[in-house]
Amino acid sequence: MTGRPSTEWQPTACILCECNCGIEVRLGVDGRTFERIRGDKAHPASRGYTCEKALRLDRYQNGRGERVLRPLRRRPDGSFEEIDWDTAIAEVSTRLRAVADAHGGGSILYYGGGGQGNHLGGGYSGSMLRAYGASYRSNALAQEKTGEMWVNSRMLGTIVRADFEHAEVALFVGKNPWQSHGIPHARTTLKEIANDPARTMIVIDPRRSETAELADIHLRVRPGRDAWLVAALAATIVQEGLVDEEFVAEHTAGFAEVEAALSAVPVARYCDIAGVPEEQVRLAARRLATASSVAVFEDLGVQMNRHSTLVSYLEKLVWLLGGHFGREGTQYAPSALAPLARIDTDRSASGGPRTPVTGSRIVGGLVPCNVIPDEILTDHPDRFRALVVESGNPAHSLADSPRMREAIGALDLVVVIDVFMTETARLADVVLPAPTQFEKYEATFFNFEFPRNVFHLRRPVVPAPEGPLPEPEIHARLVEAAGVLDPALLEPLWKAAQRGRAEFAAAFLDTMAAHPELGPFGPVVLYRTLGPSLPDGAASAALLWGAAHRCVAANPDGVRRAGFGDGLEAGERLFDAILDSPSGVVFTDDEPDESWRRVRTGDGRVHLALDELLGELAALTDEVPPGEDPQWPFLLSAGERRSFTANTIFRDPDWRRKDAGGALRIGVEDAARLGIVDGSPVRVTTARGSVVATAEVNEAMACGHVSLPNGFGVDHTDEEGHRTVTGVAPNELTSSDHRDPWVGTPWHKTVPARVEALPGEAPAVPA
Ligand SMILES: Nc1nc2c(c(=O)[nH]1)N[C@H]1C(S)=C(S)[C@@H](COP(=O)(O)OP(=O)(O)OC[C@H]3O[C@@H](n4cnc5c(=O)[nH]c(N)nc54)[C@H](O)[C@@H]3O)O[C@H]1N2
Ligand SMILES: Nc1nc2c(c(=O)[nH]1)N[C@H]1C(S)=C(S)[C@@H](COP(=O)(O)OP(=O)(O)OC[C@H]3O[C@@H](n4cnc5c(=O)[nH]c(N)nc54)[C@H](O)[C@@H]3O)O[C@H]1N2
Ligand code: SF4
Ligand SMILES: [Mo]
Repeated sequence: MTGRPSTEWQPTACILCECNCGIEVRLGVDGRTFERIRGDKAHPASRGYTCEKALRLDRYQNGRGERVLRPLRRRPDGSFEEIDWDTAIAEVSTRLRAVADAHGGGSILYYGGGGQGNHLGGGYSGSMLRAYGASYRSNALAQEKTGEMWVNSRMLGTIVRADFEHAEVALFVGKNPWQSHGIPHARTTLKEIANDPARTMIVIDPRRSETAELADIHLRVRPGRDAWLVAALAATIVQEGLVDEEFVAEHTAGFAEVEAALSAVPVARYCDIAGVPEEQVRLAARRLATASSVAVFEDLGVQMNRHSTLVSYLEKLVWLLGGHFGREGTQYAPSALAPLARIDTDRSASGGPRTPVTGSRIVGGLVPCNVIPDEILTDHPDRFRALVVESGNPAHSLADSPRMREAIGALDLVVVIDVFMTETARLADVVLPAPTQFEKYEATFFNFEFPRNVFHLRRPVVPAPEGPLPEPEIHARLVEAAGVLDPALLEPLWKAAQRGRAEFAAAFLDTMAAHPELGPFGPVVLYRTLGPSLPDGAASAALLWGAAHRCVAANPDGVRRAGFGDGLEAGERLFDAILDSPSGVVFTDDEPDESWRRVRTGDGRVHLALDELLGELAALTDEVPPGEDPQWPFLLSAGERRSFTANTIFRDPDWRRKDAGGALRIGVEDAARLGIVDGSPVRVTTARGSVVATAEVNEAMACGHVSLPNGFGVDHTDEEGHRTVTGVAPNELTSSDHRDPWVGTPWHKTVPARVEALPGEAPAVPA
């Protein structure tokens, strides 16, 4: 961005959760400070809504996080030196090539590619990886969503979201949308459901969360025992004859097997194990099966927990047996401008790719986060030797930080692309600095609205400092350094783009057809040829041109209804609308039954029977449920979303208006028994580690359950230039082998733990 920074209201979006609410920012006279922030009423999805966190975004842009402004290279003594970009790109390219030449491209792992607010740069990473023969990827989805993705791809062949705005019954399973959002205008929607006597909110959570407070039915499951509870819910629907038989006959396959398995579930005993009164479970099951519409959201409370994949499966059975798919107020399959993750086409349990060392299942193209250390800390010839991290902080956010640090330390090459000096960047060989998300064009592919789906290309609101380069430029330079692009092929495309989009489109299609070897580098080719012709320095948006055309091909009716016409012209119009809509644009407008057309199972039916998960269901009957080990009297939820947590996006603790130190929450009875009062220093010990925290006696906590917030334990530089860490990094306490047997997702919500009161004062926390 050039020229004087604007002091007008400028549209952009919040980068703190997947909702990406539209906001407007007004800079102070210094042209830098986010003096005021408000919801953007022109944003087609959020329509002016925000939560309190968005108003603190100045602390991301201008906070005390240690910003990296020049590429850094590690010296032999371990310290970093600044280098120029040419040196940095040459160094990374040469070393990646050396690793690939010696051990194959499969020895390079790419982690990240985007956080809660930024996926545009990561869209170019595929080109960079292919240039070095690399193919393995991982990111945060592979420690939360891959179980659900595996189940969805096999049952429905599509991702699924739910329409809470219109649902008669809302079910939240291990999800606290009051704090974590994840659905549009979460708090408004929750209040509307709570205030309407004809609608019902059901929450499954051991904690009386803010959402549970609003619920009509709070199924207060014992921590880690959701499998028994959700099995009892699904079984009640079958055993009480509440199945929507018409839906099942018309739309599904495999019901007989599921019916047999669920008929065998001892509902009363499973309710007892789950710690929830049987009558309450039956009431909830009846409501879920007979309501006109049910919307369901499962999240980390079960996805980062025991039996997570089984629970995802049983949760889907609950709404499928009630017939709640493809109608208003139920589950739907959204369109996509660019898909967030691959939908697996090999739907067999045994099929699909595996990791090179441990042979773990790769779901959605992602290596399970929890197996990464095992894929490195071995003498296996196919182990990972190089790691490229972009917009992620795996040394902090993945399970078992001590082991992750050891694994990262054992690699031949670690490259980190980030804005800040993070826990992971500090372990890197080369750090490549990027502008913040408000200094460049950005977008996310968290586009899940239905029927009117929304995409938002954000423009920069503040000028970037000299030094950092946007991620698309970094990837393009690395691709060029690999020598895989022939400039003589690109030059005519660049010239065609200068003459106009129609000429460019024809030239691009011809060139790509004549030179299939360019195919893998499509995004970078677009960036270098179409990119410079885009208005207002929007080169990073170039890949959206291809995405717009693919979106039209995949959803012609929805795109037409959104007003863009048909065919090639629709793709061009959609792309122009994206560039011209600084507050976001509706890109598809679907008919309600479009969801059925997105079901990709071969026969168009929902496949109800997943044999190996039915096997796990059967085995529950003999299993000893968690939470009864006298050595570990507590189950710790390591990483709870609170009003002032936002992963590790903010490094400056000043952004928090409350819970500055990130307290350990403990129930009233447990606290009394252990002599703990509010503010007591406590020691929390797990099999992996031991930390000191400050206690908060909290009435919402169940007996035997304690929780620590997520996003703490990161550092910033204080006024004197010292690094200060605030709060506990939850993964100092978690183990990477504590994971789901199918997809490797971690069991962070029920880490066996001990809690002791410590004598003396509470550790100092910033005010
Ligand atoms: N404020 C805030 N919002 C965020 C984020 C943030 O950092 N801060 N991060 C975003 C991200 S990346 C994500 S993935 C989402 C996650 O959003 P959520 O999954 O909603 O967040 P959590 O608080 O981690 O977990 C949800 C609930 O699970 C409950 N729980 C704990 N143990 C169990 C159990 O054994 N069974 C059941 N059923 N529930 C249990 C907890 O009490 C908690 O209320 O939030 C997003 N939104
Ligand atoms: N124990 C435990 N662990 C957890 C969780 C938990 O509940 N408990 N939650 C997990 C979940 S659900 C998630 S999603 C993960 C999140 O963990 P990560 O995937 O590691 O993501 P973030 O913490 O969001 O960190 C994103 C990084 O991106 C950087 N960044 C910000 N803007 C930009 C940019 O424009 N460009 C670049 N290149 N970098 C940028 C930030 O500085 C930061 O280093 O944590 C997981 N870890
Ligand atoms: S953190 Fe709040 S304001 Fe930001 S996107 Fe999420 S719900 Fe919207
Ligand atoms: Mo997440």
